[in-house]
Amino acid sequence: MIKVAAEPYEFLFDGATAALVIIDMQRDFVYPGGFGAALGNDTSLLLKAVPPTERVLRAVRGAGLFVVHTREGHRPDLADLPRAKKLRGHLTVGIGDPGPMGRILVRGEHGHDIVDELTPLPGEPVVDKPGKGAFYATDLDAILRARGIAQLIVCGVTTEVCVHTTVREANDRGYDCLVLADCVASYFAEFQDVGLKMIKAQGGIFGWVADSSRLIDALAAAPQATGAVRT
Ligand code: C5J
Repeated sequence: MIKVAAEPYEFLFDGATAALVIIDMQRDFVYPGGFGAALGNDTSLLLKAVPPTERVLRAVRGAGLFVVHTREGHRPDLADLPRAKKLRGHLTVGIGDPGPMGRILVRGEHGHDIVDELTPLPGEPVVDKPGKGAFYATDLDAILRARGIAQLIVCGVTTEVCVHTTVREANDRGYDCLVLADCVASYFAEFQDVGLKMIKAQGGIFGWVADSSRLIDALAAAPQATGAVRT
């Protein structure tokens, strides 16, 4: 078992049955000049999570753990876009409209895809999700169960929206989730803070929280994490 110093207590996992899940690290949310920025958000708060996530991705790939990426978005014909989601916020430029990086949150568009720093490798499933939770209307659960995955290490954006929704969904499905505090991010500093507190409260009601360095240290101390080390 690999031991990570975490809160509210040590997180133990087996590299063969744990996966790294990177939530919605998409250009439109993270990069300056995208949809998130067009909504008036400070994207630098999200961009800050990319370098630690890159380091985690490198360490996890090196240890041979399974990696899954998710993207929030919709079909080009928007047939899977609920009316309520399209109308919410009374946005002048919203989902499906032309945006600075292509049609906003539409699959196949430049802004919808994952940031360059975290490009998925062949063999790392990319799960396209129409909602906030990565389990809703996707095959994520089937993908994880087919590999015998029981524990998730979670990075991504935004902390209080898609990360939280996914962790709550995972928790109800019986997965243990370790959320890496510096690899998740919110446009709102107070939501980042309270979002992390909510996960680890009440004995870890939704899961565990640790800084990425704790995970990287733990993997370094157990180099043969899965026996499937990639070069
Ligand atoms: C949002 C997400 N915030 N990935 N999406 O709309 O958190």
